[in-house]
Amino acid sequence: MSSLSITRTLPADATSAALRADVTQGLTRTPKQLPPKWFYDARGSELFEEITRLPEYYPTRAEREILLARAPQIAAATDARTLIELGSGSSDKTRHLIGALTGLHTYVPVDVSESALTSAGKALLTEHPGLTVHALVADFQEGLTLPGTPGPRLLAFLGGTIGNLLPGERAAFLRSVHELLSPGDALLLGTDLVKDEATLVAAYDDAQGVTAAFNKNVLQVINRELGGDFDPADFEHVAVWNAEHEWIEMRLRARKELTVKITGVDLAVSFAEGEEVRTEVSAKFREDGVRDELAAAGLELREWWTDRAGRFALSLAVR
Ligand code: AVJ
Repeated sequence: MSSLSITRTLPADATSAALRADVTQGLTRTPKQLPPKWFYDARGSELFEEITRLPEYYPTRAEREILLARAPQIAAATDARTLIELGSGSSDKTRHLIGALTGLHTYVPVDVSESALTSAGKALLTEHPGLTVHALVADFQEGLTLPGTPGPRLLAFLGGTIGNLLPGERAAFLRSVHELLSPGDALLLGTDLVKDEATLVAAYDDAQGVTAAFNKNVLQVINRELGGDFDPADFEHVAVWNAEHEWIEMRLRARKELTVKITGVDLAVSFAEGEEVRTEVSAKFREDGVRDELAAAGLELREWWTDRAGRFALSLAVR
């Protein structure tokens, strides 16, 4: 009755080609930067799961609170027969939603990690034996082709991950969501909200140093995948609030002048003492901004739900 299939839309070498390009471009420009997607190898995904349990990192708990409270309303408003989830990871929070969507026929988790998709898909099928799971190994920024599944469709992008896209990438992403949806389909979007600087910085610079280890993990990924000789101890974890753009920036700051060799891309990269690599932007939002960005992509904000403490929001928008 139930079924699990996995479609890989990334060529087997796409990941390494993209990593090579990102490292070459990002470390030869000024200021240096690396995209946050390279944090998530097996170790990085484990560290991220650990972050979600830290006392300082409220977004995961806040979003789960909203999902639990609003799942019946989401189900009633969307009537979804297909749930598509971008960046599904462990599909952990989605469980609540899947349980509430009584008419659900197909779940389409989309992630770059095939191992996460396989284990999450198997776990879900034990809990929901009638469900069809059609997993996609894909990078949602590279243009998605979805399987022909029954409508109405609900596309979920949770966790505040949209905040990791730069404004231009965000606009392009929302337009591509509009393209994927048909009239009557819906988008469920998780966004972290602007709040006091101390709370935000603590969420990205925790006392136990888990976020520091997560940030430095990108150096280990480069060492392993591209033959780099980064010593993570040469770098300091930095989290700063950028008030102009209303985003948190994570950076890695060289503790001394040094040169790193990355033989796989034939590169020697010099750092001045104190020089920084920006490794992540995590934008924080306000209701008006989210409404405007959705509208610019042809999507209409229908519901705006926050947790009781007002730290995080779930938006329900329709095409
Ligand atoms: C859940 C991927 C959006 O930006 O808050 C956590 C990643 N970075 N701590 C976020 C993250 C540092 C996270 N996302």
